This record gives sequence, C-alpha cells and structure tokens, in this order.
Amino acid sequence: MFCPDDTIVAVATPPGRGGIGVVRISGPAAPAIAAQLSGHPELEPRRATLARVAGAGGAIDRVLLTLFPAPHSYTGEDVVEVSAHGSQVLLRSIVQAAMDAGARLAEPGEFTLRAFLRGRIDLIQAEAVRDLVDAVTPLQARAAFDQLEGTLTARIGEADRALFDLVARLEASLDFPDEGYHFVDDMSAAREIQGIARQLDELRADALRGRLIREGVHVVFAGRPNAGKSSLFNRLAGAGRAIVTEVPGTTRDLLTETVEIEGVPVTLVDTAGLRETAGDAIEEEGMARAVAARAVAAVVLVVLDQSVPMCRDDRLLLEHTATQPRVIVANKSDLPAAWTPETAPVEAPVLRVSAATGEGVETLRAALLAAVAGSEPLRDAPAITNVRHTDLISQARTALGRAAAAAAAGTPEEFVLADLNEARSRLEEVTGVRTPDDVIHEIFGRFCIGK
Ligand SMILES: Nc1nc2c(ncn2[C@@H]2O[C@H](COP(=O)(O)OP(=O)(O)O)[C@@H](O)[C@H]2O)c(=O)[nH]1
Ligand SMILES: [Mg+2]
Repeated sequence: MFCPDDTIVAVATPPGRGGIGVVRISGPAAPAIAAQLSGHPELEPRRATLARVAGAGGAIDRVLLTLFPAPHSYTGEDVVEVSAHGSQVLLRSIVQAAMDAGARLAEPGEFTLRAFLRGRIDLIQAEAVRDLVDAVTPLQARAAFDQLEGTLTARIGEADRALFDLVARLEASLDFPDEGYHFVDDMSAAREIQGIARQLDELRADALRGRLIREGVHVVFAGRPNAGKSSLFNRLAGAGRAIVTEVPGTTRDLLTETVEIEGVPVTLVDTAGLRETAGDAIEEEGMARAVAARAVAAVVLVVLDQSVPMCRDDRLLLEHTATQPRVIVANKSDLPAAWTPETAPVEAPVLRVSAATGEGVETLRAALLAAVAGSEPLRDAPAITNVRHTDLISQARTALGRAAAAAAAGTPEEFVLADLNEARSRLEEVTGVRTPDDVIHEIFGRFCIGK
C-alpha cells in the first residue's frame, strides 16, 4: 500500500461541546498550513504556542498550536495539533481554514493508517487504538492498552522468529543436498515445530475470554407476559429503564441496556412476552422480534413465574431453548409457590430469584456469565481479544500441525517448508507485514474520522 504524501486535517475530539477541542493536521504541508492560519512563521517543535487563528472570514479563535515534526509524531509525519475552544462551529471553521490552505479532510482512521504505513505501529497496535477509544469497561481498556504496548506483537514475533530460524536451516539443507549434511534432522524439526505450536496454543487458550471481553455478550430475556422479565431487567440494569406495568403485554419492542459483569460487557435484551395473542399487531411484531432475538442470543434468560402454575407456553419455551446456552429462573420467590413437585420444571438447575426483593440476583449475574464463559475466571486482561487475530493464529496452528506430522514422517523438506511458510504468512497477516490491502481498508474504515 502506498504511503500518501498529501496533508490531512480533521477534528480529533468527539462531537459535542467541550472545554477544548483538538484539530489535527498531518502531512508535509502541516507546518506551512499552521503558519498561514496563525501568522507564526516558525513553530518550535513540541512546544505549545499561543496563537490567534484566522480563516477566510477573519479571526476564528485563540488556540494553542503544537508542532510534532516527523518522524516523532503520532503518524510519523509532520503533525500540528490545534487546541481550540471546544465548540463545533469553531472547530469546523479551523478545519475549513486548513482545507483552504491546502489540506484535505481525513478519511476515517486515516491518521492511524498513516502511523501504520509509516511503520510507527503495527496492525495489532492500530486495531488496539480503536479498541482503546471504544472501550467501555476497564478490562477492555486494559486488554487494548496491553496490545498497544506490544505484548501480543511480541508473542507473535517470538513464534515467527523461531519459525524463520527453522525455515532457514531447512532451506539450507535443501540447498546442499549432495553434501549429505542436514542442518536439522526430521525428529528435532518435528519437536521444534511442536514447541512453536504450543506457543500458539497458549495464545489461543485466551481467545474465548478475550472475545467476550472485547465484544461482550447478549442476554435475551424470554418468558410469558407478567413473568417479571422487565422487573428483572431493571434489577440487572440497576436503573429504572424498562417499562414495568400491571397489565400483561406492554413491553412491545426490544429494550437493551449494557451492563458490566466481571469486566464483560453484557447487553441485556428485554423482549415482549411469548403469548400467542390474536389481533394485536403491535404486540405480535414485538413477539416476532423477541423470537428473532432469541435465535441469535448468546444466552437466553428464561424467566418463569413460580407464583403461578406452569403453563403450556412455559413448557414450549423450555423446549425451544433447550439447545441454547440458557439460564432458567423461577421469579417471584418472595410470593408463595404455585408449583408442585409434579408440575415444576424438570430442567435443572432453576435459580430462585425475586425481582421484587433482589434475592438471587447476584447468583444470577454469575450464572449468566458462566453460561457463556464457562467457569474460567476473567480477572486478567487476555492477550488476544480480536477474532481476526484468533482466526489467523488458528490457521497458522493448523499449518504447523501439518508440518510437524510431515517432518515426523520423514517427508521431504519442501513439503514441511510449504506448511511452515504458510504459518509464517498467517502470523505476518496478524501484525500487518503481509495483510491484503482490502483487509487493511476494512479495518481502518471502521475507525471514526480524526483517529
Ligand atoms: N411479588 C413480586 N412481583 C413481581 C416480581 N417480579 C415482577 N413482579 C410483578 O409482576 C408484574 C409483571 O412484571 P413485569 O416485569 O412487567 O413482567 P414482564 O411482562 O415479564 O416484563 C408487575 O406487577 C411486577 O411488579 C417479583 O419478584 N415478586
Ligand atoms: Mg415486560
């Protein structure tokens, strides 16, 4: 991919009002543009300079200008940061003035793309920038920060270097076949490959937890009207968001709220009840969405009301969700039970909870998480969180499995080498050394403008 040589500009701070707002200009013309806007011919590197900026319509604002000369800047290019008062009108005027002076409006993620293209950061770190900006839980931020610091890069680099070393020795054996000298014998090659495969396995062991922390999970509430879904939703969400009513069938749309459970962002999805009503189109629409949401949910929370006998709808729901990860609760534990041993659900375990008193809600939180994450604790920030990385590492691991088997069977070096090189390509795709352009565009296209 080419390294562009024009100069870009964008607002780097979020839309809305703020004490300050920052406009970032990057590229070879950045110092000249800053000079033109401010009338300051020379900015001292990395020193904030108070200046008045003006555009076509006259003075805009009093700002602080800071020049970060190449290559010691975020993008690796000459960068000027303009800290202005945080009004969208002012910030847009400054961007416009910079464009009038020759800059181009940046594409989404283009500052970080340039940092990547100029070798300031690798692709893992670029993706970590986006995750860091998007983080909503402390654990997400920690995992992204570790990746920005290069922990994942280092672990992949370690495996890649070991592969490179082995490939070099195998190729040497190929180049001097007549000398009867092998730089590495079959069995020790197989052992080495297995050692590298184990390193990748260790990384992959974190992948499920990592994905949970980065992407979170959806928990979809299901149950007949009046079972207490909305009340439980509110309990778990910790705020009075969902509509709670005495009249059955009023939660007609999907209502979502994201909460954090042990570092994992959990999106709660409250749905309409499952009653097969005739005539009420809005409620039917709500129920259709409920069924659709249940089909894609990571976990279904089946809410039963133990203060009334089980009905046919309850049994159907238990049947329909039997193959999905689910948690079953018997709500309204504060009321007398209407279930008898014969009529109670046979599915175990059923957690006793009360949305009214809060009984069992802590146990429920833990059970929801266990239903997706298993029993593994989620305390530490996992090294790997991104599905793109996990997939590529798995592909590399598969190639290594083939290579180890081939080496152990005494297959000619060429075949072992083909698999080892395949593994290396996949690893280099993770870090961005050998990533197809369209994948790179895809990744940076998901950034916001100004990042
Ligand atoms: N006593 C008691 N009443 C509850 C409990 N959970 C919900 N309710 C009541 O049951 C009714 C229906 O609750 P709601 O959350 O709207 O049920 P939904 O239709 O499943 O969303 C409301 O009157 C709630 O106050 C509970 O744990 N104990
Ligand atoms: Mg409801």
